[in-house]
Amino acid sequence: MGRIIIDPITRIEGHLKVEAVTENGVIKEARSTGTLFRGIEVILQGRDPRDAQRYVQRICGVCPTSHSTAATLNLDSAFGIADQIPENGRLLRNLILGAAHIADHILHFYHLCALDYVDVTKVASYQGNNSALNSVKDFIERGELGPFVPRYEGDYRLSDEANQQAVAHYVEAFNMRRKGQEMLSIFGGKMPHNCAIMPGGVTEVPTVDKIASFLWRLNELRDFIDNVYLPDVLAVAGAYSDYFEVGKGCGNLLSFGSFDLDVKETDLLKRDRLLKQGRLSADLKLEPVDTDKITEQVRHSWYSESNNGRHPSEGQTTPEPEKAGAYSWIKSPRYDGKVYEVGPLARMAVTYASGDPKVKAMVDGVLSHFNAQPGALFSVLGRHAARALYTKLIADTMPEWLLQLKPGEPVCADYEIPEESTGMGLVDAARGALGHWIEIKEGKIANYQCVVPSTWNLCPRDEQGQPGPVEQALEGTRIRDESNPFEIVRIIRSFDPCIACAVHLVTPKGKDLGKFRVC
Ligand code: NFE
Ligand code: MG
Repeated sequence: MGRIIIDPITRIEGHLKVEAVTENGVIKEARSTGTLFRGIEVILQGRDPRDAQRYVQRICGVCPTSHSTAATLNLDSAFGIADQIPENGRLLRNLILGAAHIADHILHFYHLCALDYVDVTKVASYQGNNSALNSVKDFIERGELGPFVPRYEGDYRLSDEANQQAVAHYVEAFNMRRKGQEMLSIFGGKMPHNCAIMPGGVTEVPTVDKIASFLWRLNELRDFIDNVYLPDVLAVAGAYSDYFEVGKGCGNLLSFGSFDLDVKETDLLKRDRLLKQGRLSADLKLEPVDTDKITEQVRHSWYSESNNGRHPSEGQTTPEPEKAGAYSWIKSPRYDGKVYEVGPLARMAVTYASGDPKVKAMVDGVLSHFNAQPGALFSVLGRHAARALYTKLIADTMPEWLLQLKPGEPVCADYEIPEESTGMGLVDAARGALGHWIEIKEGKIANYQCVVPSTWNLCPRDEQGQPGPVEQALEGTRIRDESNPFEIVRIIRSFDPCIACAVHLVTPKGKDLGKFRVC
């Protein structure tokens, strides 16, 4: 029996600890612990409902745009105006959210994840004129290696040339992220925390100048996605193809869909969206989503048992940091009592299963490139490939939306704030299915609950003892060297965790965190 504790897991967003018990080098039991309390839901109580869009964005610096979208869809439904959003408003919301997702996925692959597969230190021997590589080499020579080390030493397999090229792309990707954020800011006002997405539509108006300024950045990003990002993901997948067999997870996938193609349908689960809504299991049979079947369990989370098993519309956030048997600030969302993974893999697989020809061609292309079956998608590499293909899909669709904008036409519908109402906002955030629920009483927020993608993926066990998706993905994994468990961080990072989003102060006072290791 061995015990591996990694705390904190670096190169993710937020504060995550993972503990794994091994037997004969294989993980028998894994525990995922969110070590941070959030509490935005508590802060929102008693406020003007329109504050929700502003406040929820402060949950996270990475995905505020997704939270503003979910909050706004939530308010649209509570205000009874979901089907009144003008076309310009719908299109601009899609363009702002799409820009955020492109920047976010490029960030994830290059700056959070690639270093598990690419050895930056090899650049020390570089002899050439590439300025990006020479600046990295300067850092290495000065011994300034953060954020590249400390690290677990991976089994780096790329050739020296491919490795150097990947490091040059790591540097170029900073520029690309900036372009994505600029694009977002053209219509969103600023990043982080856009101020344009609002109930009824958006506050920003399209002009020919803004459309042109957005489009040239988008064209550069599309070029980067096609000629750098996708080839790099394929190169990593080629060199590490055994990771199509590693990190399978729970086998159930859930998507709320994203990017409204019209707003006539007020039920967001039936609305025509670019990425489709649905659930899938390993047999890839598409099933509908019924949000009545979603509950959040807290048996192993530091919340009062009175919060347990509630539907999010009646959810409560009552911290209980000394609770016996609990080991995380993350709650455990369940669908019909079952564990579900969310994220780019889920939404691409659901859209694939819905028969979408574009997505089918993209996914089949990658599967045949690796001579793989759809089952291989349930893996570390399946998640990276799905994220890259999704990035391409939205970037390739955005020019159509841009060209449909009509300068001079309305961007926002009028509304009144009801005294009493309820609402629900569902969207696939970059990291997966995101749901916001609101209850309004006397014109103020009586209750607000967010069930967030990383809550689904990084949750602890539930009352039946079923481990969460990341826990399941870790269990059964062979660890070659328990003092250097790089397999664990590769699996965890494939989910792109965001613990700031997932949790609801700090580690409870006096709790022994055991061994610390920075990886
Ligand atoms: Ni903070 Fe988030 C996204 C949301 S949580 S990153 O995307 O919602 O996983
Ligand atoms: Mg919550």
